[in-house]
Amino acid sequence: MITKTMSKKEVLIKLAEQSLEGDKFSLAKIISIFENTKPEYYEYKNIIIDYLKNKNLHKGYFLGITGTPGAGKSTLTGKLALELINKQNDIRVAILAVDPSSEVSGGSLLGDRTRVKLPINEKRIYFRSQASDKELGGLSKHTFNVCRVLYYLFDYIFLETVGIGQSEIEIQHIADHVFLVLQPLTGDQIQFMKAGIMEIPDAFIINKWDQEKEAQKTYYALKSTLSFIRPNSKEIPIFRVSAYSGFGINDLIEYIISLKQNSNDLSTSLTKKEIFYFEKWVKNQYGLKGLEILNEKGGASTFLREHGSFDLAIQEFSKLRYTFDSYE
Ligand SMILES: Nc1nc2c(ncn2[C@@H]2O[C@H](COP(=O)(O)OP(=O)(O)O)[C@@H](O)[C@H]2O)c(=O)[nH]1
Ligand SMILES: [Mg+2]
Repeated sequence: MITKTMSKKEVLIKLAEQSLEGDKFSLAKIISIFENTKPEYYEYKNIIIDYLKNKNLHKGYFLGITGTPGAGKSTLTGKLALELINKQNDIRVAILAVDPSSEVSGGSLLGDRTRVKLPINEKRIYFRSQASDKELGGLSKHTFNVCRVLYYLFDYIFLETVGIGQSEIEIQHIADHVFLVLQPLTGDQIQFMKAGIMEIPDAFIINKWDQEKEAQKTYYALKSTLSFIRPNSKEIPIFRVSAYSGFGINDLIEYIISLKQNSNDLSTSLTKKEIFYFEKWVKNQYGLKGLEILNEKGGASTFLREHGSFDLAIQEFSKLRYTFDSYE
């Protein structure tokens, strides 16, 4: 229980503790904290991460699920999350769906939320949707910050993004493995898919295999497109599934489980992402001048290591900005 007499630190730790137990209210609170960019929040984030890191209960594996709207990403992701917890009792799965910002309302579309039918009392699955940013190619500027904390709270994290252009390119910086989901369409349409998009996925999924005739055509069209665009594509898996009938789901689940099992150092992978996003943050906040100063300090990797954590590094770098004038 959180009470009025508790200190801020006690409250934050309580929220983290309850999140580890799967409490959805606390999880939502924690995520809002990680979406908040106000300076004082870096300290809060640091307290939460510090606590969770020491608990050392989960190490999240990030799966990017991308593809054109309507391909069945949300339906499929919900299905995969359920199958994962059925197969492995002691794991926890998060789904972060990045919705396209609605231009009319400025808010996040809620359609996807309803598509994933997840048991409401299931503590091992957590679903959250986030509005996307146009400039950031589908992902939100908060996505990585939220992922940083999800890493310590879940074993598998699905990131559903809308595959229209930049988002696949951005997603590869956060996801450990990127799937592109296709639905049955004519071969011609696949030829039209931008080469840039086809180059990024680590694996492809053709969903709606219950529409087998069209799905088969898509499969062969995809194979031939890949043989042009990615000549070494023999090794790129193509999964044929139906989120409706369950066809092919088991193979895909086995594959996902083996991906996590075979990635021996997830914390190194997180550190790499932190380096990438710290540098990006510096560039967004302070431009080339900022990057210059960061380099003088030994670069992002050194700066993060010397300050002990992502949030403390951001706090320290923010202080440096007062000295920026002297560099002019
Ligand atoms: N026939 C068929 N329809 C599917 C399947 N999976 C999803 N759908 C339908 O495809 C539509 C789009 O699904 P949705 O999950 O919202 O796609 P998203 O936009 O990629 O997230 C919905 O009407 C789903 O019910 C499937 O395996 N087979
Ligand atoms: Mg969706």
